[in-house]
Order: sequence, then C-alpha cells, then structure tokens
Amino acid sequence: MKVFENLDYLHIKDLFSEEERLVADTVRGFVEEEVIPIIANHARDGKFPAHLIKTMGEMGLLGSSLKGYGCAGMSSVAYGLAMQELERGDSSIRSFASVQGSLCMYPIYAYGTEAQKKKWLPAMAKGEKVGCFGLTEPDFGSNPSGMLTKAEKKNGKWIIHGTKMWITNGTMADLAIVWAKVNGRIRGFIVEKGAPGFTAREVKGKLSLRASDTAELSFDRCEIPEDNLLPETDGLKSPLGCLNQARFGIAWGALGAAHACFYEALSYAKNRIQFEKPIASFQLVQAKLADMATEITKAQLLALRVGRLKDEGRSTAAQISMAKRNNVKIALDVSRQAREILGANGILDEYHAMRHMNNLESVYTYEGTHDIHTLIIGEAVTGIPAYK
Ligand code: TGC
Ligand code: FAD
Repeated sequence: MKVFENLDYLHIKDLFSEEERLVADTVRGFVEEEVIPIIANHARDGKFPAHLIKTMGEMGLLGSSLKGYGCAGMSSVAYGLAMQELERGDSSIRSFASVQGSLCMYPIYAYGTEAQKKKWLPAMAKGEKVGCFGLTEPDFGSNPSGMLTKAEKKNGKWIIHGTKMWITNGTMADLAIVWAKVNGRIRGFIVEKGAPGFTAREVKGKLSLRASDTAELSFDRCEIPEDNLLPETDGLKSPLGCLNQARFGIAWGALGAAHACFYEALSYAKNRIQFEKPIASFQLVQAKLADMATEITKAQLLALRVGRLKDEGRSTAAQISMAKRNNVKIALDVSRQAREILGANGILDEYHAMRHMNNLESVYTYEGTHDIHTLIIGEAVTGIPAYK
C-alpha cells in the first residue's frame, strides 16, 4: 500500500524554496526506504531503531537548524519539513531528532561555553553521541518550576540529587541535559553517562511511542565536574527556550503522521468494497476524508506561517504554542478517523493508523499538554495567566 504522497490542496509546495523542497523529498525517500519497512516490528518489540542514527547524522538531520559546529544550518521551514517527513514514518523517529537537536544540542549551543560546544556539537551532529533532556519529574510535569532536583557545589564538583521521569533517549544517551535548582534557581547541567550516582532505567509497559526509548533518570548525589554547568542558564526561561524549538518541530512533525493516516485511509476507502461499491463512494466516508483534508491544509498554513516568522526572528512562544496545540490535535483526530475508515483492519499493526494514533496520544501530552498550550494562548490573548 502506497502511503507516501502529499496532500497539497492549496499548492503550498509553491511557497517552499528549492532547498526546502529538496530537504522534504530527501527525507521522505529515507523514511520510505529505511523506516517504513521496519517500524512496525520495532514498535511491537518496544525497541528504538538505533541503527538509523548515523544515517540521520549524515543527512544533516541532527541539530539541523543550528549554524557551525558541523550542523546543517537549515532554515526553520526546512527543519520543519524534515520533522514532518520523519514523523510520517513514526513519532519515535521525529522524537529522537527533536530531543537530540532541539533539547540537547540547542541548550549547549545557546547556553554553553565554547569548550562545551566544541566537545559535544560536532559529535552529536554526526550521531556519534546521543543526548537526552531531563526536565520533568515524577511529581512535576506541567509545572516544572516546582522541581525538587537540586545541585550544590562541593570540593570543586557539582553534586546533583533528584529524579527525572519520562526522558526520551534516556537509556541510550551519552549525555543528559539536566535541570536542577541551585539555591532555588533553575540551572542546566551536562551529566555524562557513567557519572557516579547516575542511573537510567527504561520505562516499561508503554502503549504509545513504543519504538522510542523512554527512561527514568536517578541522580543519587551524582558527582559531575565543575565546568559541566551550562553557564548561561538562568531560571525556568532557559529550559522553556529549548521547548520553543522542539514544539515548533512537533507542529510540523504531527502533520507527517496526519498525512500518512490520510493517505492510508483514502487508498483503503477506494479499494474496500461494501454493498457492492467502494466505501469511498459513500457520503459519510467522503465527509470524513473532506474534514481530514481540510484540517491538514489549515494546519500546513499555520506551520508555514509560524516557520516564516521564526526565520525572520519574529515568532513568539505563544504562536508556537498555537501551532503545536492545533496541529497535534488535528493529527490525532485524523488518525482516529483513519482508523475508523479502515474498520477492523485498522486495529492491525500492518496498517499505520493505529500506531500513529497511539503515538499521538503522547505527542498531545509531551512538550506541554494540549491544555497547557490552551492556557498559554489564553494568557497571550487576555494578558491574564490562568495556570494556578
Ligand atoms: P512563568 O512564570 O510563566 O515563566 C517563567 C519564566 O520563563 C519565561 N517563559 C518563557 N521563556 C522562553 N520560552 C517560553 N516558552 C517561555 N514561557 C515562559 C517567562 O517570561 C519567565 O521569565 P522571567 O525572566 O520572568 O523569569 O512560568 P510558570 O511556572 O508559571 O509556567 C508556565 C508554563 C505552565 C507555561 C510552563 O511551565 C510550561 O510550559 N509547562 C509545560 C512543561 C513542558 O512543556 N514540559 C516539557 C518537558 S520536555 C518534553 O516533554 C520532551 S518530549 C520530547 C520528545 O520526545 O519529542
Ligand atoms: P500533569 O502535569 O500531571 O497533567 C495531568 C493533566 O492535568 C493533564 O491533562 C494536564 O493538561 C492537566 N493540567 C495540569 N495542570 C493544569 C492546569 N494548570 N490547568 C488545567 N489542566 C492542567 N519530559 C522531559 O523532561 N524530557 C523528555 O524527554 C520527555 N519525553 C517524554 C516522552 C513521553 C513518551 C511522554 C509521555 C512524556 C515525556 N516527557 C518528557 C514528559 C512530558 O513533558 C510530561 O508528561 C508533560 O509535561 C505533562 O506532565 P505530566 O505527565 O506530569 O502531567
């Protein structure tokens, strides 16, 4: 079954540059050849396809919008299109790239010393070193400012104590960007694998993002060198600054999952015969397909506009929240409608819709839940924060 086609109802492709189209086409080819044939088995086995990391590095997909240090320096829109094509394969592949690039390389790039950048960024861009990002804790998800993890300086070392939960890439990572309070103020640290007192444990029993590596990180009076502090970090705005990058990528990525589900449903509906006709000929099925096509098209325009604003240095965090919130919601709705159109076959993992649908439940929750983004938009339009 062919899944890789583009819904381009409003000729949005005309609005992309040559470079942006080339990035999208190249990543789509990679996903078609290297991800789609293996992803159902990896999801079934609960294993991340780590053999793809090096190729993603060679293709410039890790830290792709950063400049220098071996990074590709793509436009935000090209980066978004790359994320869209990766998530067309599976949200776990886009999650890997989001965490590596936006949540781990970006803070080193934005808040690190020159020595930290030279040590980590070229190796991470090549995929030789893998990173993870520890903000969430078991009791502090939507409200990270309450975090309990602490760091204190003793005898020329930082001692970190606390627990981080739901950490993507956690067990395979060579380094973790860990957020901890120093005298009540949030700072970022680089914790290397093998640091005394640092352990990563796989989260088992997931029904979503099964092909992603998710871990609990424990820091039991973990000792790290003094110069592993990211010196330019200062307060919650530092990790939230990283989230802006990743949330932008998710707004595009979710569209990839939506496209895959739309095409699977469309192709199935044209071929599946009931009452002596293809089910695509029934008005109720066409209504679903029309809604899916319309919502995907509106979401493409939203992602593109925010991307252009980002490239001009004019995007705001609240605009990115609107794109993340809307596009993940429509992708989840599209995946559910696709699953419905596939009937009983829709529950099998030889089709893509239900795997995407289950993945999107996590995407709806991570990087700020749907409702947290509702409140961020609410604050932007009213000027009144309503989180508490
Ligand atoms: P609040 O008082 O509003 O803000 C504290 C400081 O931060 C500034 N700020 C931002 N800065 C940059 N970017 C943003 N998006 C920012 N939002 C706020 C703000 O101006 C302030 O600065 P300053 O100078 O005054 O100190 O903070 P709050 O505690 O009231 O929280 C606000 C809230 C709820 C919006 C925030 O906590 C939030 O976004 N919560 C959601 C947490 C979240 O998204 N966690 C994600 C964890 S990582 C993850 O999920 C990775 S999944 C990866 C994958 O697999 O793809
Ligand atoms: P809670 O904050 O407990 O929220 C539970 C419910 O209450 C939600 O519906 C929420 O919207 C609602 N709620 C909370 N506060 C309010 C409010 N003020 N008003 C209205 N409703 C509210 N974190 C990392 O740091 N790094 C990672 O790499 C990472 N990867 C992840 C991978 C996966 C697969 C998942 C599922 C999560 C990951 N996370 C990661 C954690 C993710 O960011 C959190 O799950 C998310 O921020 C929500 O936190 P929570 O799960 O504790 O939910």
